[in-house]
Amino acid sequence: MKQRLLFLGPPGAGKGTQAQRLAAEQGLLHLSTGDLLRAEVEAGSELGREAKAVMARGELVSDALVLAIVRSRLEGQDGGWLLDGFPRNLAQAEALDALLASLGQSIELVVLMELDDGVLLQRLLSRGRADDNEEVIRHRLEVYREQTSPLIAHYRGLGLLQSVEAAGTVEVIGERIAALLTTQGTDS
Ligand code: B4P
Repeated sequence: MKQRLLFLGPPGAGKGTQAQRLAAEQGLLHLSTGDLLRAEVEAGSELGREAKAVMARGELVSDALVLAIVRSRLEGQDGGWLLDGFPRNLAQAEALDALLASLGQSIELVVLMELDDGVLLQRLLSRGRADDNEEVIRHRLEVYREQTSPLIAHYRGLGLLQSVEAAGTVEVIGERIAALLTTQGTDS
């Protein structure tokens, strides 16, 4: 059973929803950089103050800041983990590779959640978080296309990527993802 996982996909694809379920079922550490940043904003920490305006615009928080958060959580973690929403660009992916090498760990599977823009927009508009208005969502989708989607080729090249159709009920999508944890092979 694969235990070191990374969830990739556009905003609103359901990464957080599925990551939370799977991590609870499998006893994995769930590390959502979005949730961790929102917690810092809520706490009013210096880091949170720095992140708040960037998140409200739908842009990416600085790599150094996000990396410091992830490093502090992964150090000393012997069991399985699920990274949700990180890495978000190639620089973060390279920093993650270096961090994992220093910890003697490696990614076993990257799950790419795929969904049409129209459905993404509807899901996020009905969620209504502070950064879920139409203009900001469209900008987040652009940021995803420009900065995050190059990770698809990166992880496919490493033979780690599997894609999942992210339309359907939470349960059905969860079953599609669970099936990948025990299968060999990747997308070509
Ligand atoms: P995130 O918190 O990662 O959020 P997201 O991509 O918008 O959503 P996700 O795909 O997890 O969807 P969810 O399950 O919530 O990022 C927010 C911001 O944080 C970024 O814009 C950025 O500023 C910052 N950030 C985060 N990580 C960063 C990093 N590494 N570097 C720099 N900046 C970073 O689902 C969405 C909605 O759909 C929910 O309402 C859910 O209930 C619903 N839903 C889920 N599955 C469904 C289904 N099957 N059917 C119907 N509805 C469904």
